[in-house]
Amino acid sequence: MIHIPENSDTIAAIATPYGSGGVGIIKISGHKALQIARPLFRPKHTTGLSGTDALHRNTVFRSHRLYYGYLLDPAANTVCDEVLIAYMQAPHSYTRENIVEINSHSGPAVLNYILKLVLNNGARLAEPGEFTRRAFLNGRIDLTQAESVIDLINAQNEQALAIANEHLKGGLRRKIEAVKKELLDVLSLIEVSIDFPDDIHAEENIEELAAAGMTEIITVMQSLIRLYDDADYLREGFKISIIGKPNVGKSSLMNCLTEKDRSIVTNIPGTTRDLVSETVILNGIPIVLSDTAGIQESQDEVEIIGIRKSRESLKNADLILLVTDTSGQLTQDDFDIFNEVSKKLIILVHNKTDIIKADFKNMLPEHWKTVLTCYISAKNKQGIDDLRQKIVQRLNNRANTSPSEMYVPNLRQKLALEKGISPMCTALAELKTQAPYEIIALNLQETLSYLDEITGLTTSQDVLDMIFRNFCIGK
Ligand SMILES: Nc1nc2c(ncn2[C@@H]2O[C@H](COP(=O)(O)OP(=O)(O)OP(=O)(O)O)[C@@H](O)[C@H]2O)c(=O)[nH]1
Ligand SMILES: [Mg+2]
Repeated sequence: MIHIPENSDTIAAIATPYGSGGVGIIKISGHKALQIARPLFRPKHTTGLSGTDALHRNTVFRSHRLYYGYLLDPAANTVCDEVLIAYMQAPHSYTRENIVEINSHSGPAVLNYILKLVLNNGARLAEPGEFTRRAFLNGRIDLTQAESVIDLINAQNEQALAIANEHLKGGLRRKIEAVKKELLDVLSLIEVSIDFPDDIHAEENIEELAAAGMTEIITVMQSLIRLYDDADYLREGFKISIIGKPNVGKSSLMNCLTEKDRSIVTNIPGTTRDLVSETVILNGIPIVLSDTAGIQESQDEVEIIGIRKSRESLKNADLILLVTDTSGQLTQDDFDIFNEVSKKLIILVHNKTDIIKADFKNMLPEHWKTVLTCYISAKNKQGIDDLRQKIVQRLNNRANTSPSEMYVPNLRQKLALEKGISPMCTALAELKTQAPYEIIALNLQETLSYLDEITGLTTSQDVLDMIFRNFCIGK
């Protein structure tokens, strides 16, 4: 567990990813940051290499400027690298402490060498997330913003990125603070009634006002929880299942959409036995595509297991691509599969249009014609872009997170909201049964403490440890 005392030590770490690259950064944070970095740096327009050289020992670093020069190993009297150094004076920095960033060339050897020199000069190696943790402990950001840093780093798609950015700007914090303000208003109403019952005028209906406030708070908290559930696709991706009879071209379609040779394609019906899944991003929307075993009556033990998996995949799917083969007749198996999924979101994908049977369209039952439909040839990769657009169109309603709905909480925050709603509902019920105001106030305070847990005002050390453990070193 990290505990930062008043006069905390100075920490350092490599802030850029491990490996070779153009630029690598070593970050130093703490009151000794400049003291540690200064003897290792010689500005371009000075002579002499030694760390005690009077010229560079006295280099004046102005905050938020870049200095160009050389990084020295004073003991070996050698130059390690050509660098740019930035100094950010407290409190105008990421951690609100003095920060020095050394921009060097990037490679494991050079970065580790510079880090070693920095540590030798008195810095301590930072723990995972310690820079962000200091930013939080020093009050520059709240916990929702700190958590958004890791969400930003982990964001796999544009929408997750947009939400993380909104949180980083304090969007969720402001939302929670607004709920908290409303709660404090209700609480003060109740507490005034406890402390000064005689001052309450008869025409002021405390219970009505408090009930209205509580109902409003519960509604907002519930809507935040719902956003978490709705944004499930951002964490796991939309689940799309490709289903149909054997041999209609499901695996061929899977390979078209993933642009990979992901599924085995043969002309033998029953080729795909296991669920084959792959993540793709369509218009910034993350999607987990599953190719399934063709569904038909079967006596084959392995095929039966495969078909069972296909059906399980159907149950969890957000969207179904029902594939048919336009080169032959639609059969009872096609109709049965359609009926099985007709209540779900589906797109009918009529495949093999390169060899389409002349009267195929006449065979379509009337009720199939009202369903979103796409004609493709997976073999010739025709109609695939049109299908992609239709998929996006189908998913867009759920995926379209407008700016007012960017306050998607993470799991920890959602659980705190759920725990916070419970005493609030109790308080509302108690208000109606005319329970003593003291008891109602206690329940409101419990809700308040869960709201404070979200922003980090009352979050336990264990929870903080758990949050920052997920960070990388150097962030
Ligand atoms: N002419 C033509 N043949 C296709 C097309 N799509 C797939 N095929 C052929 O149809 C056969 C079956 O294709 P698959 O993609 O394996 O079909 P599947 O639905 O995954 O089959 P199972 O896994 O056995 O259920 C293969 O011989 C493919 O080359 C198409 O658009 N046109
Ligand atoms: Mg297949």
